[in-house]
Formats: sequence, C-alpha cells, structure tokens
Amino acid sequence: MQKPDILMTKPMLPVVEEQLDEAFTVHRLHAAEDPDAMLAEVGPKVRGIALSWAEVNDAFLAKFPNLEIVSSFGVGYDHVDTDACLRAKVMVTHTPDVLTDEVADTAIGLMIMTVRELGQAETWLRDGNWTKKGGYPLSQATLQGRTLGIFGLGRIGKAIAKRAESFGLKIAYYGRSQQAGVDYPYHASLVSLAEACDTLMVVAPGGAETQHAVNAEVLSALGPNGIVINIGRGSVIDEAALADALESGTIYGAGLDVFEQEPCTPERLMKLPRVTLLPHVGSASQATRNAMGQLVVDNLKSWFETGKPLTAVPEMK
Ligand code: OXD
Repeated sequence: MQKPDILMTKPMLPVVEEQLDEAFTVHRLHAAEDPDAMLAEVGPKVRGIALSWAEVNDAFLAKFPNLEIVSSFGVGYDHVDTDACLRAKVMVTHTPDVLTDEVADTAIGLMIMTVRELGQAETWLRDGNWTKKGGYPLSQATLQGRTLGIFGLGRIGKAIAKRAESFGLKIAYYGRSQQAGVDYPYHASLVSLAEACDTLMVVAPGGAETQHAVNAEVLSALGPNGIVINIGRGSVIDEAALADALESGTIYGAGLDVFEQEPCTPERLMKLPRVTLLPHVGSASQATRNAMGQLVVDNLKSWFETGKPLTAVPEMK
C-alpha cells in the first residue's frame, strides 16, 4: 500500500522523524531550496502535516487541497487558525497531558526563582561576588504567606495549584467560567483576581480572547508586592504595560517563560533586576518532548489507520 504523503514544517526530534519516515512519505519544507516551488509540487499530494510552531491560516491551507490533518507539536495551538481548519474540513490535534507535570514543575520553579531572586543570586556567586563582596543581598520578597491567583485553571493550572498548596499558598482563580467541583475561590474578572492575590500565575492559552488580558489595570490591581509569572503564552500579557509597571514599582517582579515575539526578549525587561527570564522551557525536558513528539506521530498514524485522531483540539470535538 502506498504511504500517505505528509509535510514536516521544521526539523523534529530524531525519534519522531524516524517513525514518520517509516510510516509516511515525508516532505521536509525546511530542507527545500525553494519552499514555494516545493509546495507547488507536493502540496496537492499532502494529506497530513507534522507541525512545529508554524502558522496555519487560510492562505497556508489553500496550498493543500487534499489535506486531512494537522498534527501539531505542543499543547498551545494559537498559531493554528482552527476556524480556517474547520472550514477546510481539516482535523487539528495537539499534545496535551503528557506535558502537564513538566510544565507545572517549571512554573513552580520559575515562581520560586523570581520571588527569591535565585537566578540573580547564582550570577552573584559565579561572578565571584560572594568572595569579593560577601553574601547576596536579602531578597525583599518571600513565598511565605502569598496568595496565588491562577489565570487559566485547566489541566496545567490545576497541577500548579496542587503543587502550590503543598507550599502553603492560598489559591484563587479566574477563567471563562466557574468550575464545578473546584473549591478554590473563583473571580469573575481578572482585575478582581489581581486585587485578591499578590502572585498572578498566567497559564491561559494565547489567541484573540486572551490577547493582552494582563494589562495596566490588572497590574495596578496586583499592587506593589505583586509578582507575575507567565508560563502560558506571551501574547496574554501586554509586555509594554508590564515593563512600565515594573519600572515604576507598580508591581514588584515578574518571571516569564514566554514572550510576545519569541525568540526576542524585550530590552526593557532584560534590564530590570527583579525579573527572571527563561527561553520557553516549560515542557523542555528530553523525556517530555519525546512524549509530545510521540503523540504527533500517533495522531497521524491513528488518523490514517482508523480515521480518528487521539488528541483533537477542543474546537474539533
Ligand atoms: C507549549 C508547549 O504549547 O510547550 O508551549 O507545549
């Protein structure tokens, strides 16, 4: 039987590429000398796409008249226009669950790094300041007694909440609606959540609905002891407003794993002392990334073998 033709948009993990090569005829867009010419030639044959962080919209979909499925690497899929996919009758899958614990662990690590300035303290040691100047200055913030406001209490948000509870933090949340069976106090607006907490954990997905939801008003409600952690999507925070709030002391600090224009990190944030910045490493351990890659493969295989995906995005269900 002829193997289905699929397109790969960027290099993927070896364990993924090996399995895709075995099961499919793989066309590698990133390896093409002339990507447009390649798409014109193979576009009509392509029935599946193994996607890593590339934009999918009407114009892109138009190049693949026989496309059936986009199997996207990552839990977030704000780069995929799901309405356009629904119109084109293209299934979209992502890689949830397998990364939940990893991202929750990273979120807690980032929160503690930010509150206690651990990255800055390590730089102090590595720069020889411990011997030359003495101990790192006492951190003016502490984790003890904080209230964690979670924006986006989905699978990852809940895993973060569970971990934070064991650190003795009080928890509250805001999301589209109050969740049945969840005992944490619910706030009907982000401003109300920010007023009630001093540590705002952003886990919300990107997209039009959440674009710049964390704005100047929310940051001002968080207050001078306030710390913002973002493990969700960069677009959820208005970065210019965040830099203003940090520079003016409207809030205390921030820990960010995601940014509006990755991989670019705003100069203003880079210069601020009480900010911890990570290069989008939330799920980035070898084991977790392998598991996510395996789901990309398994979704494609399942689709072409049974006509059903394993982990469709909610819009498709
Ligand atoms: C993401 C991921 O969506 O790491 O950011 O999966």
